[in-house]
Amino acid sequence: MRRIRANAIAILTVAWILGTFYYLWQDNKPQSSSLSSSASQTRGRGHGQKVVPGRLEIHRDDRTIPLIVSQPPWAEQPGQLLGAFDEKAYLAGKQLKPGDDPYRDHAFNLQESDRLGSERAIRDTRHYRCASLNYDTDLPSTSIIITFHNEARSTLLRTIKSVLMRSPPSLIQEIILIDDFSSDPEDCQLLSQIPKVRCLRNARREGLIRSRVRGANTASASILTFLDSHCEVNADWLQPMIQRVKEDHTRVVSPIIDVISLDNFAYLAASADLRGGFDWSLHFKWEQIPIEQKMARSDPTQAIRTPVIAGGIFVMDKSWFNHLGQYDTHMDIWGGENFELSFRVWMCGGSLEILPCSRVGHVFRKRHPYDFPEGNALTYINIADRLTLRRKLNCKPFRWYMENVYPELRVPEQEAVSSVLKQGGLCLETRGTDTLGLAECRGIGAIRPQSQRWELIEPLLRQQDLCLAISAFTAGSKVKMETCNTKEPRQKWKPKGTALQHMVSGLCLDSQTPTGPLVVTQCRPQVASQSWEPQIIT
Ligand code: LR7
Ligand code: MN
Repeated sequence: MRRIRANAIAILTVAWILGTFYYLWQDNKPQSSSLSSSASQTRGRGHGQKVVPGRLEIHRDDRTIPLIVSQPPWAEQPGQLLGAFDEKAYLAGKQLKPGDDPYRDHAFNLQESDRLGSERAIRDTRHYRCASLNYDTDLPSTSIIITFHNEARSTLLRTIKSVLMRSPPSLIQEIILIDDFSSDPEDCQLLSQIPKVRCLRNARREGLIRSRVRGANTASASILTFLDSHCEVNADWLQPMIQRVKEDHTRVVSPIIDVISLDNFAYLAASADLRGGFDWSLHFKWEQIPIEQKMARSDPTQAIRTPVIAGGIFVMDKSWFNHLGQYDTHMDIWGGENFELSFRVWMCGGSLEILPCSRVGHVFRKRHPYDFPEGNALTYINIADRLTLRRKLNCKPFRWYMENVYPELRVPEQEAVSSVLKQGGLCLETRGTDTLGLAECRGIGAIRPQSQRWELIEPLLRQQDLCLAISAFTAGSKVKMETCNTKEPRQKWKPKGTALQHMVSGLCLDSQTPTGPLVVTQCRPQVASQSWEPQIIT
């Protein structure tokens, strides 16, 4: 009896083990029966790794690769990546005290982060087709630049270790840490015992913008890679970005930024159909790729053009970064530099892309865990040097950017603001529809007469339904009022210095005889009879 029971238990155990193996095998086996012709090609990634035949077609319903990345294929023992660095001592050196709020210092759950330790396996979130792409075997190496202010040791170390573990070693020239005056200098210093890691400490708090510039200036590789200090890079994250920059040094590229939960540190795949955008309050937002572009995308591994980048994680050629004027180093602490750089890249001859085959996780937070020593409002200072740079580089105007790079950006309706148009103390006024002239300004504020109120809504100069129009396209022609029509070329005006220029004829509004009638004449700079000063009626 006892023997029968023992046998039954043994059989059940074997069945259970076999069942488990079968289940795991199912999960990994190719789900499509047709193997692509490229299935046996070698991946060109410099370390001669062979692709397992059939591996390429592995996918799940969400079309990502269920492969879990943990062991670096090039490191025989993971320990050797860190050299003399004692990671246990480093992490143990700073620990959450019992009873302390785990969110207090970093605005994420420090307890969870510490529990994960210095490395972990994460899901490969790329589209399965990414794994079959080839990259040049002679890609140039890069300097990784990570600035931080009071980052948690566990997140910082995981960032560095993920880079060392998931990048071909030949591509990592160095990892430059810029300690932006954190309270404990050892956070950074100790890490410089890791091979390739260098540590620079600011003598005072500079903010991320000047810190990155400092890092870039000491970088020895020809390509710069910027990372936030709480990231985990995913499989083959670097090759696609370096490849694109190698092919065209004016490209500035970024990965898809996956989400690391600030509560439980789960690694979550971000959507691959997003690009960077903004609204007029200059808040960065992820937005859907415009539908026409989406329809035109037959290949999910293709680069996505983006009007702006999130700012923290990108790869850029070092000489291109320098040529474009690096960053505006008058910008303090945090924020805005991603817009400033994005506009400059586009307007001055480069482009911005998101590469779907490159994935990097980032801990998104809800608040800043650090202070802004001088407040976080932007004080506007002298930008003369940046304007000179813009002229020197022959950059296109912002209007070009709006029309060509970000035509989807909705420009808010220009509000109708009423103004008087002054010339030498007199006001431009209408007398009926046919005659215009200068007259004494009458009334103030709300009681200005209708005949002296103008709405300047480019290209129209309006008074209710009537608009200022030229009667003919020749110098000396009278101007008059007629029913507004934005398509009518005779009604189109634009400011030119203090003058008002008719857009099509190029002539300027002129009050040759102060009592009227008004005409258009050849524009002459600084001529009193062509000078109009709008003054908003409040
Ligand atoms: O004074 C400071 N000194 C620093 O070195 C303040 C911050 N920092 C460091 C900080 O430790 C971190 O490594 O700068 C980095 C960015 O600061 P975070 O992580 O507090 O800010 P964030 O993740 O909200 O930042 C996003 O927007 C910033 C605007 O200035 C920067 O461009 C960040 O790099 C950017 N991060 C990303 O793009 C990652 C994806 C997030 C999104 C969207
Ligand atoms: Mn960040």
